[in-house]
Amino acid sequence: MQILSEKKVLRAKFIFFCRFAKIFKLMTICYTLPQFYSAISFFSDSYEVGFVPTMGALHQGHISLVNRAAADCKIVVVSIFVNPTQFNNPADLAKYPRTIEKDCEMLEKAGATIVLIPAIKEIYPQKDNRVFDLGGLDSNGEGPRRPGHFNGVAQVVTRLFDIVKPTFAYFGEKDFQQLAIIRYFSLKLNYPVKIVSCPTIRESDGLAMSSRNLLLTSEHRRVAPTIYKTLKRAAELATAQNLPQICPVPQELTKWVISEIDSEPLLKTEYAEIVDAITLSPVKSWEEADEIQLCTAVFAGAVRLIDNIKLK
Ligand code: PAJ
Repeated sequence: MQILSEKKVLRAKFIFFCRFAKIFKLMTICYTLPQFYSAISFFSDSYEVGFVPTMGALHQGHISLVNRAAADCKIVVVSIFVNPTQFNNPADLAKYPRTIEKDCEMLEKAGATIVLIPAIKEIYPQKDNRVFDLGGLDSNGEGPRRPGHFNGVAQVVTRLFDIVKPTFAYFGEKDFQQLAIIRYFSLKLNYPVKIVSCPTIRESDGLAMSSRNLLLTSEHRRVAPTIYKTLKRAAELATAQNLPQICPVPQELTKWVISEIDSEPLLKTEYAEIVDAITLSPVKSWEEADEIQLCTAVFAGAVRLIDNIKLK
């Protein structure tokens, strides 16, 4: 007779559930790494794994990534982990919205196979002191305004890649600088993962979907679409035939964007930068780079919103 410890009974039940989940195509939720390793072992032998890392409070922007992963791969792993090391402001971390139950319902509908919701000690059993080479891609934009943020993103994303071992990983263009940085260190560190970029999903009034939108007051929510309206107008100007006459240098367009957004009293632009889309360095002329992006961060009251648009 075999007497199983309580832990072993739980593990046996979990493995039984994973078998059941695989047969009936149910989504498996894992809270610990041993659970995750058991669950993935049922699926991943012969299939490609698509991975969508998130911090939860999911919206259609996240779901578009899951849909894309489900179209590409039989196994879709989604992580929900509010990563403390990427928050340079403790108040921001404390008020980050958490809606786990609703998130799981949305993920099941979207076709996720496994959801990993680890506790902090699962991801960081010890303090993570790693400092990453980000190739200078953090020198502008969000980098100087959120010191340590991108190093924290690199810590958590590499840790999650080591756990999930995905074939493809999906990231949104909404976080343009984050996407560029993740591409950079994944390549540099030889991760055998293909980084797939996905377009920004917007509300019907143009506001980029973001978990932080939940924190906007109704007044700030009403004026927030001004950000994308202005970016769109800037992109129209940047592609106009007479660009050299109306706006000979990118800095003039930046100034216009800032004044236009700030003309709305409830909005305050923190920065607007026109950058080389590959190096993320600000460009001084329209000819300086083949691909050019306009990136901005704007305060709507206490909520900081970021957005970007392709100019060239
Ligand atoms: P989070 O803000 O939850 O975003 C998870 C993913 O969803 C990111 O790749 C982000 O770019 C994408 N995303 C967010 N809003 C989007 C939108 N409106 N349209 C398309 N994609 C959108 O970004 C993070 O979490 C974290 O930094 C993370 C990468 C998970 C590391 O902790």
